[in-house]
Amino acid sequence: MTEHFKSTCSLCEACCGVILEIEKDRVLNVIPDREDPLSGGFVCPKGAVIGEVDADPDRLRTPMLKTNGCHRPISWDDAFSQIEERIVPIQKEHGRDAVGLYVGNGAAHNYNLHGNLHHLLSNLGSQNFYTSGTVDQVPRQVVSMLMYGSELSVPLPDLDRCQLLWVIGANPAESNGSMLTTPGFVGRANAIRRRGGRVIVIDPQRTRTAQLASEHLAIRPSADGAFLAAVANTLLKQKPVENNALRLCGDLTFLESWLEPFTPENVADACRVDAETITRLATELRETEKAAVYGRMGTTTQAFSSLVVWLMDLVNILAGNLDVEGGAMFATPLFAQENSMGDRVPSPTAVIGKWRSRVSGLPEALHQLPVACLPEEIETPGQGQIKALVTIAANPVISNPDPNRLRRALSQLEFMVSYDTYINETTQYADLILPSPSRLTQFNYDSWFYQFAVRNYGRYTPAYRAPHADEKPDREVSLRLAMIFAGLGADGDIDAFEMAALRNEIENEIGRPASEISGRDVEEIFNDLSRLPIELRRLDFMFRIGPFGDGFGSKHGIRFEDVAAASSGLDLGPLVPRLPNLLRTASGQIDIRHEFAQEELRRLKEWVDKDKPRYVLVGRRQLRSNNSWMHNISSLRHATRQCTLRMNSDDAAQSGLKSGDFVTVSTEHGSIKVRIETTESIASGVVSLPHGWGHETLDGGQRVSLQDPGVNVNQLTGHNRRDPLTNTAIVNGYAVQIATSQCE
Ligand SMILES: Nc1nc2c(c(=O)[nH]1)N[C@H]1C(S)=C(S)[C@@H](COP(=O)(O)OP(=O)(O)OC[C@H]3O[C@@H](n4cnc5c(=O)[nH]c(N)nc54)[C@H](O)[C@@H]3O)O[C@H]1N2
Ligand SMILES: Nc1nc2c(c(=O)[nH]1)N[C@H]1C(S)=C(S)[C@@H](COP(=O)(O)OP(=O)(O)OC[C@H]3O[C@@H](n4cnc5c(=O)[nH]c(N)nc54)[C@H](O)[C@@H]3O)O[C@H]1N2
Ligand code: SF4
Ligand SMILES: [Mo]
Repeated sequence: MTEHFKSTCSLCEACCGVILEIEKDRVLNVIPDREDPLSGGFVCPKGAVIGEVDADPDRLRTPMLKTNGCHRPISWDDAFSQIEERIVPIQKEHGRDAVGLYVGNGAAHNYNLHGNLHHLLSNLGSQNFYTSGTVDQVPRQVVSMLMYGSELSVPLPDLDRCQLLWVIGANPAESNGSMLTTPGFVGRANAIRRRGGRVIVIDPQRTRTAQLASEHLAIRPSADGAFLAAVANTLLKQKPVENNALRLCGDLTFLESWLEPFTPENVADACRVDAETITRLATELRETEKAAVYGRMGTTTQAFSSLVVWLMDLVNILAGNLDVEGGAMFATPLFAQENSMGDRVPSPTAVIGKWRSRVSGLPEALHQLPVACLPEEIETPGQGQIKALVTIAANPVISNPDPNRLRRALSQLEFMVSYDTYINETTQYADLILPSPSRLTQFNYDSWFYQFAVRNYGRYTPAYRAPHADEKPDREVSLRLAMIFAGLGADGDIDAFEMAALRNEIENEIGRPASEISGRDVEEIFNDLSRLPIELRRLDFMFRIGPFGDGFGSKHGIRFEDVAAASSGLDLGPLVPRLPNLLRTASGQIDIRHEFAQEELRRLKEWVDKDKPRYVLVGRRQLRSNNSWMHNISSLRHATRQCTLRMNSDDAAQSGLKSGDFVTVSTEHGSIKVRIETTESIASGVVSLPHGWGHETLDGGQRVSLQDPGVNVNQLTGHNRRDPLTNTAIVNGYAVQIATSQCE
């Protein structure tokens, strides 16, 4: 019998509502859920193959132990015993920091992983915590922390109401949006134009997003800082638009001298955008009532990442667009967020450098060390050296700079556990791999991504079926790992463990004067939550202390049941202004003045005046790919998903090159041979490669991926190029040399 089951795709940040057609536990078909108030019936080609991902014969189904160099299935009980036997002695002998944890992108899409991460972290007690965020969005979040007092206060364009949208270094038509949960971006962007508005794309590539824009500026890579500084300077001279956000910034006269070197005329050549265009666009941004500047990977993994983010927010403020309808707004997620729980109290955690890495002394940011530290922390002997590593839903061997060094480092670990749905280029180094179960077996709630959604919205997806005997729910695996880290053994009572932690959280919340439930009785709250199965209680707690919650009866509002009952998603309306209540800075204001920005503006000035390299490399997302995975799904193979080096047609012709020829691309870090694809859609002097490829080192495990391995772009990148403030890797705007290559 065929059943129809409402679910959420969760393969990317768009979180599209889907209806799965299921027969005998197999997903036969994926139907877009037209009743979903956010996605409204949109799905992309990846969402269409949820069934193939679930049924992939290469997906791991049992724990795998490496013996004599080969991974072989073992039982869950044996797997947990192994972990305990290996990890605990390392902790005892070498200390807590000797066990490292790396969490990758896959975890953010799975509530049962990221919703339990706090247990893992607090019980591991190691400074060696890493995530892919430092090859990704960390500059965005650190700047939010500095300016607004919370890393989660990320402005996003109010897409459905804006009349002017700038997209800088992002390609949501292909990526489906990032730090911007917006299913069906193309439809939403076309609607801006239909209502008489404009979309401006600022990107060295004429991407799919640029193709639908009203205007495309093929900016030089890394020049966004100069461009935005000139825009900010122009806006400053035109007089900033008076509004709530501007008033919360206090005195901004210091900006005059900071921005003075960056006139449109002075930066035009370096940006490859003429001065009149810069002035015209700045003026348009100021004069359009509903306008927003948005940026993504091309802004946070480039030469001036944190500065560029700071400038984007500054431009939004000066043009009168921050926190206004149709402008750059902050979401109000259903799930409680530090910036939405009660009154404005400065966040004690809003600093970076709470600790420093052992070897290079790099500062922590957002409770994690930059990935640049990982190989050296494994390789360098001494107290605190990483001897054991746990990776979760990650593939740093592909996604981090300098993969060969990381490979060497991983092979010298005393013990490595990976938690992943596949044997990939990283997990193949693990002594033990633990699989996640089929997504059909567990509930999901994309609490991470709804923090950046274009509407205040949440969609709860229940489990479709119970796990089979050999499938362990992610909740159980996460809690067992946490208990092992805590020294409580692999077979302890996970329910009691989780409830003790929840009780602690309730106590803390009750103790916060600003909380909705300040001073209430712990038992009363705890008992109220007990009406639900254990695994749902924290979700309920977070909804109820959140901005729409019922505060456990203290006001009219939602509880878990209300979210669950809205089977196509609960829509609580468009974004609403949140200033000043969102602020968690010590000053209670928006803090614009930061030394890092002044220093970076000085460095930027030098960059503007410097000679520019002949070729620079940028990245590109591919619609039918998902970072380093989903390459094993054969129906996603496609002409547009080739791992080719895109090169400007004129540049290629000048070197006597044509599509299909091989070239060698080199940097100081390495060189790769790759086929080129010539195109008019990329600026002269810029070449692009997608990331996530380079499966030739896979030792089996993914049969389809191996047929079409591509090359790993990160063989060209190194850990020495980082954003100075956050130490986030720079993977865009690398100077490269290109030489013709004879053969494959
Ligand atoms: N289909 C698909 N979707 C995905 C992913 C995927 O792999 N495939 N990955 C997901 C993940 S983890 C993320 S983080 C998001 C990323 O989502 P996006 O950031 O929207 O996607 P990218 O293609 O990385 O876009 C970066 C753009 O920046 C441009 N760029 C590079 N350097 C510069 C520069 O210096 N200045 C300017 N102005 N532009 C520059 C590049 O040309 C590119 O077009 O996508 C997510 N969605
Ligand atoms: N040069 C260059 N490098 C980059 C980028 C770039 O643009 N250019 N982009 C960077 C960015 S933005 C990111 S986010 C990273 C991504 O890189 P990583 O964070 O290392 O992760 P992915 O490549 O997305 O691989 C995710 C893994 O999680 C597994 N997985 C998926 N779902 C689940 C699940 O439910 N449970 C478990 N246990 N495992 C699961 C998948 O099978 C896959 O092996 O790469 C970064 N690296
Ligand atoms: S856009 Fe993302 S969430 Fe939506 S169907 Fe595609 S992969 Fe799934
Ligand atoms: Mo990412």
